[in-house]
Amino acid sequence: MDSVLVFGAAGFVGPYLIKEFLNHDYEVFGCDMRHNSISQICSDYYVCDMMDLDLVKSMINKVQPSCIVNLAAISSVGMSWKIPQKTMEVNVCGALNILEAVRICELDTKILFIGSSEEYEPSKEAISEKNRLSANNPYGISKMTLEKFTDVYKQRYGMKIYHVRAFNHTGVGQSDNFVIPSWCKQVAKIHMSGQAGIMRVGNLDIYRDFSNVRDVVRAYRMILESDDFDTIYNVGNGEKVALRDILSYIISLTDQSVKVETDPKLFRPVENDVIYCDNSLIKEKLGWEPEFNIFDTVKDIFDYYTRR
Ligand code: A2R
Repeated sequence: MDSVLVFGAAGFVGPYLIKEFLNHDYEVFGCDMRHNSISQICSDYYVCDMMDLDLVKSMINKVQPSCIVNLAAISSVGMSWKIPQKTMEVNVCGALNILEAVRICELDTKILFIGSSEEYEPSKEAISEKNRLSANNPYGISKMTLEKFTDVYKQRYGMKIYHVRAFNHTGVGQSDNFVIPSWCKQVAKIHMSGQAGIMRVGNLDIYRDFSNVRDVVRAYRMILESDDFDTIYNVGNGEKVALRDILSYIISLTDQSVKVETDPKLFRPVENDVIYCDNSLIKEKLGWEPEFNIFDTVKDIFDYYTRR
């Protein structure tokens, strides 16, 4: 039986990824800095700071997984502006600890790292894998640097490393530091209060390509099973949606009146106004197709907050 060790298992994507692998008959091990109820369905779960190379080494050596997926990261552009040093530390040096541990232990483990659409130079058109990489925020720079390291480790040590460039994804469980859960939570609160309410929002003239996290973790599994370490895939729905339209949709889910106020403090220092994915490569080579519609996903998140 193939086994997978998931770093960052207690984050947003972790539980979805773990279920995806369990549903495909993998033995799954999890690890994170903190506990999570997902540990109950893992064969074993380790509380471990990935910045500690000795710990990472001994855990990887003990599990000897056939695959590793690294989800552990400082995972938002907004946060990366607040803590740029830590973003580089975790996203690059933490990932290097995994690479070094696998190398030093002389394992044949396949390793998947998660890059980002934020690695690309901004473009108004759909972004394909051939577009130039030229990040303009600390998060994107950390993922570009990580990708460069994966290249070098493949060349120098012949390691089995995959890097994927994921576009925005969301779903129930994502932190409300991210735009869709934040808006769903605010409107759900107004809805449950039974009274009119006010929302403060940032720039609405932004277009993004949002996928359902379930489609994304399926892509990650398919990439890991492809045995093609040389292809870097984009993962994204392939459709741009205006944040303004997402907000209107969320507001349409309540009968209460919602007043929207724009707050310049919520604007990011540098914001790429359009980011969306040309996903033809992964569709063509791996037969991956997105199955979920973003508006249904938004409704799931809204329903989650009204149930709480
Ligand atoms: O920062 P925390 O306490 O939320 O823990 C996060 C964990 N993490 C770490 N685990 C071990 N050692 C560390 N030094 C360390 N630093 C952070 O990684 C959290 O539980 C997890 C990341 O989860 P999220 O922030 O929810 O990210 P998400 O959305 O699951 O994204 C997964 C991957 C990342 O590479 C993103 O950059 C990419 O997908 O979009």
